[in-house]
Amino acid sequence: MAEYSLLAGGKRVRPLLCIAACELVGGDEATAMSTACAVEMIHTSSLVHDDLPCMDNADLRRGKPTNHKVFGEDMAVLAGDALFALAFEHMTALSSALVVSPKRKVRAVIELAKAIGTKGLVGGQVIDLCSEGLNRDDAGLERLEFIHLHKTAALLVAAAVVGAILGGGTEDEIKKLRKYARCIRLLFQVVDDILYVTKSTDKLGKSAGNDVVAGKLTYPRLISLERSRELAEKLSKEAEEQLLGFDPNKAVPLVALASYIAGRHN
Ligand code: GRG
Repeated sequence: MAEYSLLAGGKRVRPLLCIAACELVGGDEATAMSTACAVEMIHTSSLVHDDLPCMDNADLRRGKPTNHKVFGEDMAVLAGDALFALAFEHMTALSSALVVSPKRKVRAVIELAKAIGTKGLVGGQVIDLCSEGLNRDDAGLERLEFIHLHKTAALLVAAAVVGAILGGGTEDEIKKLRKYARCIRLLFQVVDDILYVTKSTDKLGKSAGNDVVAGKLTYPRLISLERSRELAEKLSKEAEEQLLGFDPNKAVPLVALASYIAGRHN
C-alpha cells in the first residue's frame, strides 16, 4: 500500500533539491540519497493523508486512484503512517553512516521533524482546513502566506537544508540554501496563481477577478495581477542571488530549477 503511492510517479522535486544542495556544498549524491528518499516518503505520506475523505476527499493523485480508493480509508491511514516511520528509519539507518558525523545526522533529523509538525506541514494544514469558506476580506494575504510557508514550503526548504547539512555545508551556505528554497517555493505558488487566474479568464473571455476565479485564495486576487508579476520577478532574482558565491557548475541544477519555475506556462 505504501509502495503503491510512493512509486506512483510525481516530479521528485524535493529529493532533487536535497541532492543538488548536498552537491553544491561539496558533498556527493550517495551521501544525500537515503535522506532524499526519506523526504519523498514523508511528502507521499502527507499526500496520502491529505487525500483522505476527512481532508480533501480526492479521487485521483499522480494520475492514479488515491490510496484510500484502492485499499480503503483505514489502510490508507496506515500506509501514510508506515511511510512516515520508514522515512526516519531509512535516513538514519542507511548509507552515508561513515561520511556524515552523528552531529550532522541528528541536526538533519531535527530539521526534517520541525518541517512536518506544528511548525510545518501539520500547522499549515490546520490553518488551511480552518480557512475553508472564508470570504476575501477575512482571508487576507497573511493567512495565505502562512498556509503556503507551512503546508508547502516547509518540507521543500527542509529538503534543501538537510542536503546542505549532510554535504558538510557551512552555516552561511546552509542559510543561503534555506533562502533559495523559500524563494523558489513562493515563486512556484505566485506563478501558479497567476496561471490559474489568467487561464481561467482566457477560457471565459472575461477580466481577472470574475466570480469563477474569485472563489480561490490567490495572489492576483489579493494583491492584483500586476503586483503578483512583480513579486514573481523579485523572487526569481532573489533565488538566483543566493547561488552566486558557489561553484557555477555545481549550481546548474538549482539555477535551472528556478528559471523553469519562473518561466512555466502551465
Ligand atoms: C506528514 C503524514 C503527514 C501529514 C501532515 C496531511 C497533512 C498533514 C498535510 C498536507 C500537506 C500537503 C498535502 C501539502 C501539499 C503539498 C504540495 C504542494 C503537493 C504537491 O506537490 P508536488 O507538486 O507533487 O511536488 P508531486 O506529485 O509531483 O510530488
